Amino acid sequence: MECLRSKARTPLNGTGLIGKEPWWKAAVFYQVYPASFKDSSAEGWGDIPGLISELDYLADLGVDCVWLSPVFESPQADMGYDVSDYQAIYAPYGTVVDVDRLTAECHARDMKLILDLVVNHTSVEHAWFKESRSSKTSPKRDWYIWRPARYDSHGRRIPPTNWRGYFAGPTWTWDEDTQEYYLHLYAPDQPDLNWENDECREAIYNDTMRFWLDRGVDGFRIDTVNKYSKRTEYVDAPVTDPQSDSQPAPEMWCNGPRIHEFIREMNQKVLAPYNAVSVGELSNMASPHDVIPYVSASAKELDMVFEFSMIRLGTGGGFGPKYIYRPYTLSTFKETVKKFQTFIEGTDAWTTVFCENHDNGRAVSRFGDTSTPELWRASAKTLALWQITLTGTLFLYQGQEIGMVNMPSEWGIEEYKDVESRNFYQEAVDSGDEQRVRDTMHGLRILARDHSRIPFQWDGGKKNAGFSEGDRTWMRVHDGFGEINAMKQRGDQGSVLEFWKRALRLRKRFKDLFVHGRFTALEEGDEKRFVYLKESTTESGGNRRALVVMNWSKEVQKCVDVKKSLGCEGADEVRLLFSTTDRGPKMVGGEHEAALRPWEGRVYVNFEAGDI
Ligand code: TEU
Repeated sequence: MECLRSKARTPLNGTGLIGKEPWWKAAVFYQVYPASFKDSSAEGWGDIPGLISELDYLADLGVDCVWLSPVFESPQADMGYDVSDYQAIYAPYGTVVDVDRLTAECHARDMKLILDLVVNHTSVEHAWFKESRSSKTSPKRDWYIWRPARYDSHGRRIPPTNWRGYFAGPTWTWDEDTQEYYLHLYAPDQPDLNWENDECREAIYNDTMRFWLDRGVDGFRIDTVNKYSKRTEYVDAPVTDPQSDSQPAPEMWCNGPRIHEFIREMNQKVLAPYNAVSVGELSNMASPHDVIPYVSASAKELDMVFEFSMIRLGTGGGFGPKYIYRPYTLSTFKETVKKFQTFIEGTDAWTTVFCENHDNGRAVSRFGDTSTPELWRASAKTLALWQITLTGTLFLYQGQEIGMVNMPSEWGIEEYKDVESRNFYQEAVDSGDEQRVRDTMHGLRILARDHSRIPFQWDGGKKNAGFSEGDRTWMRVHDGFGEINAMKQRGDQGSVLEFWKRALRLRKRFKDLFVHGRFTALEEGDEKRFVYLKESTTESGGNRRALVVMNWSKEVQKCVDVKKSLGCEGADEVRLLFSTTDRGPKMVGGEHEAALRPWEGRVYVNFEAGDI
């Protein structure tokens, strides 16, 4: 093992830095949802050999690190986020040897690989849980969270607390054999591990983390990272949803009393010794300032986190009304972006940039405009321009680079396979309220996790969009794959894909501005235009500034006063660095065309950039 480790890992110094900054700050991460990326076996389910066959595509796009969503042994109650064996691979994905090959093939292309670490809970099928549930005196009983029943005034058995889980229903399930409830923040198939138990934590570090780091993977995306420490009083949450028996209770199990101790320990014992990169999923944060302790370099906890304020816009909150769509304004959207761009200023913390993942609808369908092919293309590019000009580490989700869109709105609930979608829909049906059913379906059409999980659209001329040669695919292929697919866009300089490639190169070339620069929001109250300034703060960056101007609407908008916004004396000092339109806006006597076309985005700079 020792030898594998030293061969596979890049030698870094103690803090994980290459030169002045760690490699992962300017890196482009790309999330692969393996069931839907590429199927090599005609089973209709993506697999690791399929992913390996497309690594050149990812390298060509400009990806530096692949994040692979869970491929471990699992009954798939929650698409592998319910792991029954951390050291085995779910057979339809391949084998441990395939993962080794994937690691080697990534490294051969100068890319890194991170795995998804799901250790807030296991599957009910995991040997640890089976042992834990076998008897009250099992040595592993305390590895999960067991509590006795309560009884109401009629002597009826009720759960230990009134908490509502993520996937609707209570967070507790009764175990007949041992006559106690176990806790699960997600599905009953996903019992929560008890991080308070020292042996349990050691087993997590060893059996789930070191096992894969020893095989050469470069780190982890860490699922639900702020939910390991619960408040151990196990008391009821205040009743905020009187219609329901179970209540939202994130304050009871999120950011609990020992959370920083646990993450620091994980860092000290595993992440740091291996120089492993970490990006944790951080939900339910009240303020960006609460994020800092998790990602401050000196705190030695996590390198990065995903904070969800922006990606949650439009949902009706995390719990009961999540899929009751709540419209919001562009200024609210911009305010959220600003918060999570600027909160790291003056600190040693770091931030991330993303607008898609496997738990959300497609960005172009949610934030852009898919009403015509022209607006789809323009808005997909402007969303790309927005992402590549933001400060922090950039994460792309599979298919985002070709502007994949939500499932067609005509598709019915039967095409939604996700446990969360199905449970919320069923809950609405069970309420007997038809309006709620219609509203939930409307919300699901925009926000459901299913949209990002349909098969990748590789090729418009091939069966199943080139995803699989099988007769069936595990989720239905989008009807519009003939229009939106990678093959059609490859080499077409006007396409979304080729735009992303150029944009990613540009981001890296001017990383002082885009990856590291200071963000200042402009025109904040404007409901049509999204405008901000990025300034280089490095010495070598001098006085370099970039002005990002985007038309976030389908109508023509006036451009801002570029010269003034960039702080330039003369118009001749202003350069158009980049634009979403094929040839860029016209130059008229040194002045730029004032009108911004629908969903047009431009980046102006105050320096001579040379050829780009
Ligand atoms: O998600 C954690 C989570 O709580 C949410 O952010 C998630 O978006 C979900 O929709 C809850 O409403 C992680 C995984 O990303 C997700 O796919 C899993 O279902 C979940 O953990 C449980 O492991």
